[in-house]
Amino acid sequence: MSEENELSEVEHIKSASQGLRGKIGATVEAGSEEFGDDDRQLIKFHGMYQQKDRDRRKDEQGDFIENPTSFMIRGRIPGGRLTAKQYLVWDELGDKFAGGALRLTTRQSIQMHTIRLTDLRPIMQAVDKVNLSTMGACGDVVRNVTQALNPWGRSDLNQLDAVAQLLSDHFKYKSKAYAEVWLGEKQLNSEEDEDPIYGKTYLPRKFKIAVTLAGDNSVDIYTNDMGFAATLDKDGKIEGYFVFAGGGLGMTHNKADTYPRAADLLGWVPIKDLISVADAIVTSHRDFGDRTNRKHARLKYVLAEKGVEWFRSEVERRSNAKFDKIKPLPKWETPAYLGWTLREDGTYSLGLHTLSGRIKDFPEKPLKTALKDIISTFDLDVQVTADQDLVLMGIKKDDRANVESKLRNYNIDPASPKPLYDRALACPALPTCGLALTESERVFPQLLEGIQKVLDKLQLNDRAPILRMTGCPNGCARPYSAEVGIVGQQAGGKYSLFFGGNPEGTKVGQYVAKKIAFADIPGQLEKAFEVWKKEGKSEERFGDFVERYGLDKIRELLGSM
Ligand code: SRM
Ligand code: SF4
Repeated sequence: MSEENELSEVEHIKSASQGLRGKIGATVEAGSEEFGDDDRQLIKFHGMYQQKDRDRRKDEQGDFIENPTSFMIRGRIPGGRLTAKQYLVWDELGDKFAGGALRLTTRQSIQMHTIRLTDLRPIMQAVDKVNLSTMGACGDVVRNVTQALNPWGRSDLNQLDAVAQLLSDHFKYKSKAYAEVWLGEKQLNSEEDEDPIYGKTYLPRKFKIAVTLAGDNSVDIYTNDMGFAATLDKDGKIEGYFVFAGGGLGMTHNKADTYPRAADLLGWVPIKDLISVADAIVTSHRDFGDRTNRKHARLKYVLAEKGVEWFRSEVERRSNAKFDKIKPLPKWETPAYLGWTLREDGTYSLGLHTLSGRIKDFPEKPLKTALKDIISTFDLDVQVTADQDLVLMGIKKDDRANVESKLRNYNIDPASPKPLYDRALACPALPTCGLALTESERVFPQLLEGIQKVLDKLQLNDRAPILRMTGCPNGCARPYSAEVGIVGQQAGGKYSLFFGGNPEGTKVGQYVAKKIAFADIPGQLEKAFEVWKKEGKSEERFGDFVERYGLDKIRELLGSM
């Protein structure tokens, strides 16, 4: 085998791991502070990352000191749905072990940071007690399955609960390593849990699934490796699915062979084919994904390089299903969920905006305490959204005023400040993310303020673009499917700008400017917004305008490529 065809190191680590065990158990038993190199890869499959706080600190002599190792843990929470009891367990764990903070993620999950190794086991056990897990929340497996929001408690959308749960359970890996290490179950012979779907080396890379109703794109379906958009029969029951494959966002600056990609529609299949088609797509990734280069290992590259026609035939061959390629796909929308919504059962939902999904007690604004109080007092189910927000569900009519007055007493306005903020996302980046090139979440309020001023000046508030920011090109806050993507490019605070996504989330954008200093971003956007204001049609959204106007002309205007 030539050197460039050699398997990547992670492939060897998985293969030698004895069902994802490695030496994880021994390290936990020894009460160590960190895992060794190989196990650092394996713990991802258990739902955690080993991290360092990247803010540099000095000791009393003024010398830089090495920051201690800590862990980020991520939940497996299909569809982001949690009962009050389940939410309150995360809330309590956040206080006990994670510095009083939780973070809602862009895949409807919850993360906690700055955890010590010795605290991992009690966390896993507490999460397990309420029938949740962190198993497979990271690693080369099917991750948290996302699902359309249902603040209305609509029965058609409720059917997706079972679909997301089924897919999540079906693709949960079978190794008992997680139960043994974290939950204290009896040690098995690792040969006993050879995985029927994943085999010994799992997938070449992470795999993401979204589930929705056709026409409702609250999950950003085109950014997923695989997506199912259900259609309903005349009684409102699911009759089948439009199936999507090959979406994904990660890329590397200046490497043209890495790129964000919107998923392709393979066609429609009847409800009975759900699992066989899902298996066929996942196993096609397992068998054809590139295991030599992790930057080229996602399913999207298989579709891009072998072609959609080839991939569709391969899935049909493996599943024995036949795609209907003619059935028309309804137009996509992204329904609004913020604020009060009447539910089918007569109760209400409250969609609560949170900036970057960070839930903690901010100075003057004790958000975490407020949520704990309201969710426990009124015993509310919640749904985490793919836009890092929280929907509180099942509020009785008579309790509405009480919820509002509690929020007021905590100084919390449930609405976002302006339309720009409604769907704006930022990834965590520094100080926890080991891959961050620049700041993101921590500078996001300042950035939004600057851009808001531009929108106010140009009177474009009612058409504020969907704007997302990340601290590197991996795309965790989905900048490429936004109308404006701001992507960390270079240490020292240089960002690239991406335009071309649309409000319905059916496309991915492209570079329009590179190496822009943080302070210059609002000014650069102002140039583009001015042309939009002058030359855009009435009501035309920014994403649609730039497509019609032409990205080359925008590049020329910004002059930074
Ligand atoms: Fe992500 C890696 C955070 C959604 C693409 N992502 C990371 C890591 C674990 C950094 C690392 O590998 O060391 C980040 C942890 C930072 C921290 O300190 O918390 C991280 N990703 C996140 C979250 C928390 C961002 C957020 O603002 O909420 C999201 C957690 C979702 C979840 O609950 O599972 C998150 N990541 C995404 C998404 C969006 C999505 O899935 O809808 C993407 C783009 C879609 C995609 O996968 O293509 C995404 N994350 C990546 C990539 C690029 C993968 C690639 O194909 O190249 C990496 C880097 C990697 O895997 O090597 C990455
Ligand atoms: Fe980290 Fe980059 Fe993901 Fe942001 S986009 S969380 S910087 S990997």
